[in-house]
Amino acid sequence: MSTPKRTYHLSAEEAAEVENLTLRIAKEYTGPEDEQLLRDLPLLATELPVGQRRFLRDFALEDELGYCVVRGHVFDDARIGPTPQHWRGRPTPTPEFAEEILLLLHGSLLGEPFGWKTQQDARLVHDIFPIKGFETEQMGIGSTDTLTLHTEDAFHPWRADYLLLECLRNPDGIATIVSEPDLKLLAPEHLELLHEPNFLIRPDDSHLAKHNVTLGVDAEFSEIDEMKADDNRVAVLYGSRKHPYLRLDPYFMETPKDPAAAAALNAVNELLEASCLDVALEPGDVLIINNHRLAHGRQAFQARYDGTDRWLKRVSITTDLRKSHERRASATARLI
Ligand SMILES: O=C(O)CCC(=O)C(=O)O
Ligand SMILES: [Fe+2]
Repeated sequence: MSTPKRTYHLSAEEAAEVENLTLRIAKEYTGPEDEQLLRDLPLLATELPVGQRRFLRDFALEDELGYCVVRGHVFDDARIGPTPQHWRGRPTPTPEFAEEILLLLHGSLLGEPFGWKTQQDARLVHDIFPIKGFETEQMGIGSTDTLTLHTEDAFHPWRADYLLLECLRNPDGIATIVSEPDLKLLAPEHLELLHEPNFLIRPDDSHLAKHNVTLGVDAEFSEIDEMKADDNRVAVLYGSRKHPYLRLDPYFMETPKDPAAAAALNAVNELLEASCLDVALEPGDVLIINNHRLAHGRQAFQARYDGTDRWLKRVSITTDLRKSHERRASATARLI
């Protein structure tokens, strides 16, 4: 088997082709939550360059790497306008609808996009930029504190299989932190304990009612509150013993009372920290995170708040929409 590839760099011709494609699609649909767009995504994605599609398919099927990058997309920076002050109150569609489509097209090669009723007012495609007053928060909208390593929505059984981040702007080269630990380096007794349900992972703050418009979503926020208080212990490692998957969010985890389990958690956290790399996304990059293998975070930075701030788009992808059917409004609804 060949070595898995980390980066796909679009040629100038491919980049122009993809830009034309997304601009065309943006004229045909009303916004990223257009039901018909979501139905059509896999059909539209067949118009992406074959090399790009093959690269993503290899990444998904080989299930070896924690992340990969598709680099070299182009778009008109003037069209998308200044980095907004807040994700609330934006027009539909936004001036960057074509870029949201680009992210969704990538996602549709990996699975189905979904969102949370309890996050960013239930929007499907999220904005990640610094927001005034939230500098020290452990959320995408924070800035001055390092966003500590985490699995996306680690607390939730229906968390994403893939998390996609697309860079629109990053003038200071602020890095996303990635950590893909070689779990074989852990001691056998630690591995054993990490594979058992010894660990409590609490919901992160982005799911709190205070950060969302809560109208009609009371039941979901109550459930998040329950998850903040219950005693539902889970394993940090799962799947194949040879090449386990990983699920954790140390900032929102409790230290287990059992000293042996606490030592095991400490060992995996130290390994994660020792395995960190910086990936500074450039405009036109799409970072694809395998949320079963990679822990990610973000370096601390000083926000500018002048319309030129770092700006990413984010979407969660599931390979199995069916598993959350009971909690979605219909088979085709995207919100959990
Ligand atoms: O800003 C980043 O690079 C990553 C933020 C993050 O963890 C997320 O959006 O899930
Ligand atoms: Fe994250």
